Amino acid sequence: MAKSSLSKKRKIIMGLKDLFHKKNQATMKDGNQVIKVNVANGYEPEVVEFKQGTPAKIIFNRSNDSTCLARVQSDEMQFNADLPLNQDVEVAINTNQKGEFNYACGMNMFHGKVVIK
Ligand SMILES: [Cu+2]
Repeated sequence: MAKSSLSKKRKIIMGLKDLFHKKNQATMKDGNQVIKVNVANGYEPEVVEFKQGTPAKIIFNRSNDSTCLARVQSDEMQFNADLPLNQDVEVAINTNQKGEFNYACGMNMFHGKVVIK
């Protein structure tokens, strides 16, 4: 009895972890690893993960009308994009090298990270 309730709890915890994990991981679409990042009060999820060597894209969608978030940029990944309100904007991510790469809003107030593994 006690044993089965413990394993039930464990299963629930594992399920939650999977759910949380999936959020940061890419799905495959037309040969690209793709992750959608919602731009509302910062970047959600804040950290995204891609596998090295497979083409990758982040799809940003801004739902907050703050102009602060209307631009997303990264020196490390060499992108700079306008994010019109409520529109999907695809940004290609170079996955040649493993590592952690940062990006930020136009005023460098909000930050997100790309992890290449
Ligand atoms: Cu900003």
